[in-house]
Amino acid sequence: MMNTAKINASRMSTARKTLALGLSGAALLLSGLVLAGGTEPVGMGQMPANLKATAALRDPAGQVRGEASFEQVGMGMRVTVTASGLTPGMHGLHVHDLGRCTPGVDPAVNKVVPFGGAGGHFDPGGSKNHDSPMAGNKYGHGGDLPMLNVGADGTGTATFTTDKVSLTGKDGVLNRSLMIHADMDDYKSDPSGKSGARERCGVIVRDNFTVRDYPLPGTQSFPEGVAYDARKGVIYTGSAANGNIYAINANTGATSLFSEGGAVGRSTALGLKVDAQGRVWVAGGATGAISILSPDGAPVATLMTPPSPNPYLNDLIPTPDGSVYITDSTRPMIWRVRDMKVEPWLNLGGTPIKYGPGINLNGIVASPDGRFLLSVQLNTGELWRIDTQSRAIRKVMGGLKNGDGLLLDGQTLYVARNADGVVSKVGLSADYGSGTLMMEEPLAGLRFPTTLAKVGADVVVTQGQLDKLQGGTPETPFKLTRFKIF
Ligand SMILES: [Cu+2]
Repeated sequence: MMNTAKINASRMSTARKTLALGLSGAALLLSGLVLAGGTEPVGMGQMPANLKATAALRDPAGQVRGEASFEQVGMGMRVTVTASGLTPGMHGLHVHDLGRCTPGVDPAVNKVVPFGGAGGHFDPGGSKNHDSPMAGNKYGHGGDLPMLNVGADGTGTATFTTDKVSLTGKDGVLNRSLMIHADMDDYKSDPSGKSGARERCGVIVRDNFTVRDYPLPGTQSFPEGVAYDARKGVIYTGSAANGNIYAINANTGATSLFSEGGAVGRSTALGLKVDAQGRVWVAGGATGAISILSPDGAPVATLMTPPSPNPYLNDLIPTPDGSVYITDSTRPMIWRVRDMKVEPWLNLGGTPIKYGPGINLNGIVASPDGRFLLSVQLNTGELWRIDTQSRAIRKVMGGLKNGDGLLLDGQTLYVARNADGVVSKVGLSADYGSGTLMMEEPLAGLRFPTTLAKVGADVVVTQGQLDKLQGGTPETPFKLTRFKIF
């Protein structure tokens, strides 16, 4: 490790893995490692300015004895770590999955240990394997970083640039933890390279960025939809796992159960919207139902779409004429409710919107006059404009894969891109017919953001964690997170 090497293992023009590291003055540069995880192209989106983060590294007694800084530099992330009070020699250094430096179970030893709350190594490629910092994320944890070399005085410094992890996107480390272990990392033994006890831990927090969380009760909240009623100052969110709808006071954060899930059509709650009368509309996913609740939470109606196979009512939008339009992610149909009756409004067969496997049309919004609907197709990343008068369909743009919920604010469209962990900002033309990707915001380390709503000059985003719905351990409490609009 004390010499300089350059290895080019690339056989693919698309390879972009690079890792450059300097440990105690030595430098090692590697390039051409094949990217593991299938990262989405960044496209024309810009990184937010000054995307930097810091972690204060504490010992198990809670004293700060080190720090780390993170800065996005081109396609890589520069990491600088210093820590003191450690034994001389090499120490394992990793990004752990969860943003918690509390005691908890360490899977490597299966008992409660200091900093066990940080969970295992961050594994965005789903490798389920510990490996070296040079391995692609498909083969080893993205969080497996170069070791910290501690000198005779007990102080260690490491500086390196890596693109195994990032500050944005699915490899994003914001709101996860940086960990220094007691022993050296063998770069191979699962799950943690036999690197021993957890000696320093810090949560990786974005610099100069204000966040407000609204924690939700229970361990199964999986919030999917969000809507804001400005007249009441109430944020509504619903559980994809059990259909509970919560009402959150946007000022105080006080949360109450607005409507308990479980009734017919309400075993799940996906897209949510508030209409002009303050009623809450809920898309019922695979139940094929649309539920309407009064402003005090009482059931008004449950409307069933026809019992054809595999319904998936995902999102809905009221328009000024009293209609409500509903997307179906599996059946190529846009449904409409008028006078409390649901009807098949637009059959998408033979139109430019081609349904394929997976989730198709998802989030839906409308222009303020109700003339145009905009809906994103999650599996293709296409954004569509649908004219409610002529029913003509026009492709606005592509490049929005994993696009889930939408927020339309004037001519700006915000797209929550769940598996990418970002919110994309799109500028739209006056007729909503074309769009440009302006920015991809990681905000503060969103966990599978499904949708967002505007609250005053802020946005509130669900951290749905729906990737953990069928297995895995979600971070609790579940939460919505509020940020200044960008
Ligand atoms: Cu570790």
